[in-house]
Amino acid sequence: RESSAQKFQRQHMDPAGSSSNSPTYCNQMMKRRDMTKGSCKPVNTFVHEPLADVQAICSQENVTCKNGKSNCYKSSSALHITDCHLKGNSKYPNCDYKTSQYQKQIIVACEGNPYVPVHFDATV
Ligand code: CPA
Repeated sequence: RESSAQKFQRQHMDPAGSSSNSPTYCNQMMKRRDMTKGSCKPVNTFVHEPLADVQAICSQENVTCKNGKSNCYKSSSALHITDCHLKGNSKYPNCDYKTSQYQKQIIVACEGNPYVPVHFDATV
């Protein structure tokens, strides 16, 4: 079955899609990456940077996670990301997202050995 690290990659990594300058990016990617099964995932961020650069965040600045746990880390630099937000009028199974591109620092939660990202906590 899928590990937490694999799930993070499926839900949050798109290194090649570096310029998702298409308004339909989120509608396509949220479906292709299985985040519109059973319900529409309300918010999801894709990161357009090499996997190694995102894994390296687990050794960058330690910060408190939104849930109060202490295993979150903030990227030292801004990364290319795409934010997918479910539109208010969207009705399952027609999950309709707003696609927004940013360069922002991100916060991820890390676990395991090797110590790798398992959850996307926030953008800053
Ligand atoms: P995901 O990364 O799959 O916040 C809810 C979801 O929304 C979350 O999903 C990320 C996403 N989101 C986003 N961009 C944003 C804001 C939200 O993409 N700007 O989470 C995976 C799993 O991680 C969940 O089952 C909950 C769990 N989790 C939460 N905090 C954790 C922690 N500190 N350590 C390990 N797992 C944690």
